[in-house]
Amino acid sequence: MGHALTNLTPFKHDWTREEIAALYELSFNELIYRAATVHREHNQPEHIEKAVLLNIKTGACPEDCGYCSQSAHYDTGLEREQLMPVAEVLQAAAQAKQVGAERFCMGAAWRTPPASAMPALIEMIQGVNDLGLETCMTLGMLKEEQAQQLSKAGLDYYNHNIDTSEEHYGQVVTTRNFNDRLETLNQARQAGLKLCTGGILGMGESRADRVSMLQTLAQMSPHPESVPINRLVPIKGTPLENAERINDEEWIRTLAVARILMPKTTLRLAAGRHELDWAAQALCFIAGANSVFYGDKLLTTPNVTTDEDNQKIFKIHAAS
Ligand code: SAM
Ligand code: DTB
Ligand code: SF4
Repeated sequence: MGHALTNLTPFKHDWTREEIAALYELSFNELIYRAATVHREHNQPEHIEKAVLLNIKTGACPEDCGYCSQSAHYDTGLEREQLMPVAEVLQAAAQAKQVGAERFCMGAAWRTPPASAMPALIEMIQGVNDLGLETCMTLGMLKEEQAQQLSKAGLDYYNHNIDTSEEHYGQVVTTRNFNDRLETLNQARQAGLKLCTGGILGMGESRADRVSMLQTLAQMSPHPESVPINRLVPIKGTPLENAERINDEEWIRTLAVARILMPKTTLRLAAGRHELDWAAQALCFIAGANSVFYGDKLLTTPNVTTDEDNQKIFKIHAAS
């Protein structure tokens, strides 16, 4: 699949924190209305992208991300697995294609991909592209050469979340810093990859941190092509296991503000969706979310089931 340049540049990139905070403080009605208006001006409101996730390498990660089931620093009871064979990945991708996925996102619990894995990763990208799916990978930090290799193989998107604000980052991860994240995003973009980058809500951050995180995303020029907004899926054994959950309203507000700041970005109502009822999800879509993770499993935790999504969100009735 090629790298058609997406034109996200004519939008505003110099939102101040005050302006962003003021959007958050609008009445709920007004905020949703404004976000929905921007959404309808720039996107097809009926379309919700289906992105299917597959964890291609599980656990034993040297990073200490306080939210993650796959960090070797915490005892989360997760069984470690080596890099999946290419054939198995392609089989999963073919299944995803069959159920209507548009994008296939492959995740690996690495700080950075080892050189020995590159040939297999390249085969995966080519195989998934050949199925007619968009390809996304999330493999940790990339050096210039690695980003170039992935791009050359035909990778469409690189996912690398900034996760939270620069100010709060050190409370969540200590084995790398916020700037390391921006550096990898920069390498990915330089190599011609589209960016998928967003964050996780409910990691003990304040509203000001959420404002700051959105400002960082909106400052990127062009805007990231994809922005996933996750709500923390609490993992037993991690430092954030008991973090206070943000309420549904704050998640919906965050999506709405993100839509106003980044009018054409594919905005994903990401992990944690299984805890939202139908009406709350509908509000997210009205406010401009236009993508979900589709499939029974996220990386290591359960998602909304495909059956439930087909009945409630996509209104597809299984053939009898
Ligand atoms: N190791 C790579 C990295 O960190 O970029 C790729 C895999 S990592 C699991 C991908 C992303 O999943 C993280 O950046 C984080 O935003 C998200 N994530 C991980 N655990 C999560 C959780 N418990 N709840 C919500 N999102 C989570
Ligand atoms: C993203 O923003 N969320 C996804 C994907 N990008 C890689 C991961 C969610 C993980 C949820 C917890 C788990 O299943 O381990
Ligand atoms: Fe490793 Fe990624 Fe999990 Fe952090 S989020 S521990 S880098 S797999």
